[in-house]
Amino acid sequence: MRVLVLGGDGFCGWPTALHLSEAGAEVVIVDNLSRRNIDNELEVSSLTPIQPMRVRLAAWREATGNEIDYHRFDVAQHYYRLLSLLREFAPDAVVHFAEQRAAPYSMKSSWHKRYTVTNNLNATNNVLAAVVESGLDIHVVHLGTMGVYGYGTAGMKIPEGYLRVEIRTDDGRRIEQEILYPANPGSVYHMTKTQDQLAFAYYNKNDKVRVTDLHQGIVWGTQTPQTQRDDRLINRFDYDGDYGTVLNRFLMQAAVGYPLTVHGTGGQTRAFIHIQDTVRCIELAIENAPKHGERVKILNQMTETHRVRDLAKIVSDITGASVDYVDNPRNEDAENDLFVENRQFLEMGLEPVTLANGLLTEVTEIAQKYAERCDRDKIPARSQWRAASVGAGLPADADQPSTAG
Ligand code: NAD
Ligand code: USQ
Repeated sequence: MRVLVLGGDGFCGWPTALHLSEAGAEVVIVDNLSRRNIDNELEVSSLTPIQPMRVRLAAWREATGNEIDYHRFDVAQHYYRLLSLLREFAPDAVVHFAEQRAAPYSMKSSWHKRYTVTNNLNATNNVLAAVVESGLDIHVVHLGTMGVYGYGTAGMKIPEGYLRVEIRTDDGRRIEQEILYPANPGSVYHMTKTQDQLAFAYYNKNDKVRVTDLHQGIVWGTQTPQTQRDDRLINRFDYDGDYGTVLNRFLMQAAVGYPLTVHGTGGQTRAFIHIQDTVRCIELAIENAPKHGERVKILNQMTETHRVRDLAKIVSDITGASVDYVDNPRNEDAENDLFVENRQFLEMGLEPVTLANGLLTEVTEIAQKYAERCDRDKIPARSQWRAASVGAGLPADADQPSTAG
């Protein structure tokens, strides 16, 4: 099995590449290091000391004897490099992580909105167009988001991608159809993921590209068994107000003695998955590829839901941290319920890691170990959803939104 991992230097992509390599796949990584450049722009760095790509790959070779090849280029811009690589490597699957993934970052200014849209939509379209032009039978596995659905339901479980609807025609007949679940993005970043869905539906219909779209919840945790094998393999841990996600942030805040930053009432309910389940789900998705001619396979990649204020209480109970209810910088419902269908992965054999499995303590230990690397000034979330923040915090090459790389 040959797998091309686009975005393989990132938080989900790096442990996935190692997991697949250890499972016996021949893995090649593409990454333009835009995420590391964004850290430079934001003047922050991963709480964990992540190593340069060549050091990471050498450590993996020493630990396992396995080679992972790496190409540095921009998937959204360098179409012909992508196409040649597909032709040379002829992967069975391409796992596509290579997008700007932070909702707050995508809302910082008009530049950040344009960069996120340009990067994400071109990356996805390039992957699909290159798969078609290569003439190869490549399964595209994409990391999407639970946020494509919005976070509310009409009391039912959010289905896995498709909604059965009944339409009454003018002559009184009833027609049943399955349609893509109505898109309801909550940020420019989430909007790009809803548009990715249309690209998959189109290339699947027109060119019969086999696609699996994984609607993933918020990923928490840091390490997997593979990234733990050597300090040089350590995974990224984002904690800042733009890239840090809620549970990892709370655990880090507790570790450095910073009150937990609950936005608003903390009544927001979201879906979660541990990083060790992320890598396992991707392996399962590759093993269970859609058949030829099958429509886009959509799976909800999450294992549990939690309300933000409940998470704060759990972390506070474990660590003794205080909780600070701060003004919510985002434009989102203050309170919502969330029920999600995730039967497909469970039927494939996923055994979820949950908050109850003790890994909260493991993340706390990592956060404590690297606490001195934390810049407390970077903790508050300052990206305002509603502000006309045009020009705020512009990168130096602000005219061209085409790359952060
Ligand atoms: P990340 O930013 O850590 O990793 C993304 C990687 O892709 C980075 O290394 C970046 O340099 C690279 N990249 C971005 N644009 C690129 C381009 N044009 N060309 C080449 N490389 C490019 O993000 P992550 O947390 O690993 O997320 C990976 C994917 O999973 C994203 O698409 C995200 O939307 C999705 N996802 C993440 C989470 C989460 O909680 N982290 C949850 C749900 C879905
Ligand atoms: N929140 C707080 N305090 C904080 C940080 C966040 O209360 O310090 C709240 C936010 O206001 C929001 C919720 O926690 O209501 C989740 O925020 P988040 O930053 O943890 O996650 P989100 O912005 O939704 O994005 C993350 C990933 C994104 C992925 C998404 C999955 O960055 O790539 O697509 O989770 S989902 O949330 O299911 O759409």
